[in-house]
Amino acid sequence: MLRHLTAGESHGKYLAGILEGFPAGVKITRAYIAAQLQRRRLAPGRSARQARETDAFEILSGMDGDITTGAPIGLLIGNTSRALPLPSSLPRPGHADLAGMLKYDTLNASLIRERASARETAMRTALGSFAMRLNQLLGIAVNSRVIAIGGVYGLTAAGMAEDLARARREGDTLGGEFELTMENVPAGLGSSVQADRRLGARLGAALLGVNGVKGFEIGGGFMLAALGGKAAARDPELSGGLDGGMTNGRSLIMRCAVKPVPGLPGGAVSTDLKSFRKKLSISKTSDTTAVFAAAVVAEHAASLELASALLEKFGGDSLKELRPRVKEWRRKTGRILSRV
Ligand code: EPS
Repeated sequence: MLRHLTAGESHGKYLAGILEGFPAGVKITRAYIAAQLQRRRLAPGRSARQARETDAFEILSGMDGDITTGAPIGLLIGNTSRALPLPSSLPRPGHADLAGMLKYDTLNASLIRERASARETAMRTALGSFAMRLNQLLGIAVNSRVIAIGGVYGLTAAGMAEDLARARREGDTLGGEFELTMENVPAGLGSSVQADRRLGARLGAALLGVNGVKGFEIGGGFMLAALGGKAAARDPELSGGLDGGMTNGRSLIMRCAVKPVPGLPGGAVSTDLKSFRKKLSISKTSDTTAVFAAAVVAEHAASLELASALLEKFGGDSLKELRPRVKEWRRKTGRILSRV
């Protein structure tokens, strides 16, 4: 089993992370991890904060040079911005603030905001880069692309950049959709025998756990609900690579909907929980869109889940043990799949 945990606040000294159950003998360079972090940090639509953060990280344990040892991997990412937001009893509408203030019994929204912030996804990406690398070494390619921004599909990168610039000028933010693919995934990962072992459910939980994600679909997704059984049967791609909670040997295809960032530079009306007066909650540091960064985080969150499913199926404490098992399984299932 592969498990991970993160700790740390948006403006704390560090984000911390532990990845446990990761096999020994996987070569992963600091440059590889840094490149994944950079893809997230420099994704289009980010706020000025990103220019200040370097996402410099330190590996505390679990590595011998560039090679994993099988021991828990401990990571730290330093924060450059450490000016804690002032205590505030004004929850930002659409953020975790109000629900978190009620839940954790505090009148200080900043305490909630600090941990709910998408800053945490830097650590999820760093931990996920290990899983991404393992999947890659087993021949699996994980990729994402933004397919819609502000409800508009089929835009070029320049077109999306234009829409983002317009939204920023108008003091607005945008949502969007991304597609995530996992290619060359061995058949038979996950299981149909228990609800919590269904890989679709596990990947869904991982992706719905990415900040701002409000919708998730596999393959034909919501569109499948409108098709007849005959029409659906004509296109096996519509399964999105999963049948009965198990991989079926085809590429996994998933899509997520990301909501527009709720923090608006022009402000949104909120209620101060001390005075119960209406006030304007103004956000100066919000991203214009989170969809590009969320797509990168999703690749890593999904990679952690897929690597976990691989380790459950094939076992092995080292890459040396794991790799021939996957190869043999691919040979065996490939002989059958090539004939059906
Ligand atoms: C975020 C708000 C902004 C973003 C932050 C996510 O930060 P803050 O208001 O705390 O300065 O820059 O994203 C990151 C710092 C990051 O590294 O992704 C939010 O409210 O989620």
